[in-house]
Amino acid sequence: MIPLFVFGCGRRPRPVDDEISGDKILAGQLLSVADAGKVMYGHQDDLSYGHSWKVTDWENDDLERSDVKDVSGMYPAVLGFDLGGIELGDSCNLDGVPFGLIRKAALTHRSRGGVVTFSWHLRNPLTGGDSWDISSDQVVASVLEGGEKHEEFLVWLDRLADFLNSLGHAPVIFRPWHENIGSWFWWGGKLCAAEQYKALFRLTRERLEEKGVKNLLWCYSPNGPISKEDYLSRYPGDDIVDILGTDLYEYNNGDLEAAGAAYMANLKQMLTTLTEISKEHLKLMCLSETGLEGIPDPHWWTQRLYPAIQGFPICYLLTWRNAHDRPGHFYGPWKGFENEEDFKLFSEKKDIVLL
Ligand code: BMA
Repeated sequence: MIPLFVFGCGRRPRPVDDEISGDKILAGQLLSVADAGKVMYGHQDDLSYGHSWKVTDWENDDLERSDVKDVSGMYPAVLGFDLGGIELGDSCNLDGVPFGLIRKAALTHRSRGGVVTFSWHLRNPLTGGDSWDISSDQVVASVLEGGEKHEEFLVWLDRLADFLNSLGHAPVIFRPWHENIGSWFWWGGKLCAAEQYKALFRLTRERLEEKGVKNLLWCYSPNGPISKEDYLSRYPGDDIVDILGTDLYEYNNGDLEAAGAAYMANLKQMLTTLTEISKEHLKLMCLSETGLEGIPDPHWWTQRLYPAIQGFPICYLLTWRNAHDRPGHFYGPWKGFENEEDFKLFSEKKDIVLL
């Protein structure tokens, strides 16, 4: 094959995306961040809406608004979106974000040098319910080969593949079948056998690749905290997974002091476990979701999150969305909220990366 090169004025030729595939470029970017002892900060849905605003005319919007930027002057380094609804051919995801906007935001963010990650709260193919419909423990079995919903599920995967292919060369981190040790999603721990879960993950990757989807890094992200044994009990395999993640939140049950202390202890324990597994399996690692809903702790960023992640080689962490239509459902900073200054201090730490 004749290598393709881009020639700059007086510079050495550099390879274009066709030669080094996008997923490798993205892996290199993540690795260099972790190697430098830094952590990229990420926020779900950041360019599409914030605590009290949303993009309405996305085709004519330059997507320059961001709650994170309003507070810190910088965009988050990682931008998350959810693809729930793509499987049905819907025009908007389960939170009302148009897929056209998601595509535009992902490409815009990538062109700004950022990293994009997608989760997938898809519908329940057997019952017609949502991801949280756990009324049947036969759903995973039904979509695997030989199951009554297998063919329909392949169509769902193909719709997902079409969307991912529409991103062209832009690489993204894909994080399906998350929080799978708990039992709140239809693919959860008590809802299918470990081998069925692994087969589901494998089927997803293989089908997408058959459909030409190449530029993904695949993230496995069980809910934490859990033991190493539990983490690995449903691990789909080194050939299927590229990044080891975990979703771990702080839960405020009235005693903020105790909740904060428990969060820090849980996070440190989980990241210690993840570091061990990532060394053994030679994988990148991340804190795929975290946060404290409504952030009632005024020093959460600098005195809870920041000290708890110190010294762990996570390439990124992502806090969940700032819902524009549910005032208390936010996990990121926003202008006007009392812990603005605390987030600003967090964003200015030398090992925290924003754009
Ligand atoms: C959940 C909540 C839901 C949302 C879902 C997918 O954690 O934020 O409101 O629909 O994520 O984004």
